[in-house]
Amino acid sequence: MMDLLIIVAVIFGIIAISKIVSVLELVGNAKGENSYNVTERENRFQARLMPIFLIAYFAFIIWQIVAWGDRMLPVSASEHGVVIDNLMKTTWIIIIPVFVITHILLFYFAWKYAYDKNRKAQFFAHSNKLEMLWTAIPALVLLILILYGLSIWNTVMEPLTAEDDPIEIEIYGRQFDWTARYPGDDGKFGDANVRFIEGVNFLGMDSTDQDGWDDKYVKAEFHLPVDKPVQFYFRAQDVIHSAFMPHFRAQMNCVPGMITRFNFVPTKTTEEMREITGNPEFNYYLLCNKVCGAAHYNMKMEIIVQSEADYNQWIGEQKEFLAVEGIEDFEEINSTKGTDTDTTQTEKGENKQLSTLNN
Ligand SMILES: [Cu+2]
Repeated sequence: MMDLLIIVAVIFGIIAISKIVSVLELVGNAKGENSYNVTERENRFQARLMPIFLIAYFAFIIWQIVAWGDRMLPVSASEHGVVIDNLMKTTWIIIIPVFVITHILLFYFAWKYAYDKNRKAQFFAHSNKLEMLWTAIPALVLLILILYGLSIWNTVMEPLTAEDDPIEIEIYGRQFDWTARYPGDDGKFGDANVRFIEGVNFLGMDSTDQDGWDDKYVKAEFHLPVDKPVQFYFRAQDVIHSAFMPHFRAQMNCVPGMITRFNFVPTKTTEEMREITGNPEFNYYLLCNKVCGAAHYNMKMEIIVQSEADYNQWIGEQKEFLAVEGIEDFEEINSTKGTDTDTTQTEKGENKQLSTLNN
């Protein structure tokens, strides 16, 4: 209803303005003026507006930087993030002076060369030298930036090898939450497929694949050890999601039916970042950066970066897939395997709910 009223008000506003304009035209005609002729006074007025607009425009930009500058991301918390930040800085250093100079020139010329009936324009058709200059310089600068960017892309996207001894994590996106899965003590993820999704097994884990029996999955938050390479694998259940970890300068699409990858080395623990930002509430987040549906904004998971010892303790406390699923057929396997099903659950949310199915 309110929307309809606003639309009606806007339509009436437009009609009112057009009526006022036609009344002014009629008044002008009655006085014997041609309203389409631009007078010298009007010209001078427009010319003077140019430097005023320029100053206001720059003032607005500076105000935005001062007012909202603190909303920028803090220093990068990953190794490759520093390199990406340098690329970003270099780009700004090149762009900002060009932006300032071209805008000053643009508005200065508009003011300086406003129409003057006593001045005659110089006819100047073409200059090869000038054309060459303003084509070659930007092309060269862009070429350098692109080559620089490509070389950084290659470093950032370089795959890890077994020698890097990475922590492996699978990030699973669905409408509208995230799940992180760790491969468990055997270091191998169990097979998963959309066809196995049933009931509590929303990850589609293949329960006949022994590699998956000790897999651990968590919701609401996941942990990472500091200074250790992390190999991420991304999957999605329903639509394309985008795993975005801004503090680590990392983002990767999660596409149904395929596994995408990314890796990085976290360099600052959550505690260190709290000191750096001066914010005791600071937390790293995994967010969804694709508008994937109505509750897209809910797709958020906390990332805790901690020392390797703390990480090992935390991961040790997480339940294995079999223990969490508590599927009846597996009770026997479960007991022969000697999994402690009474391990205390520390995570919040659905995991807790799942674990109660087991009790
Ligand atoms: Cu999403």
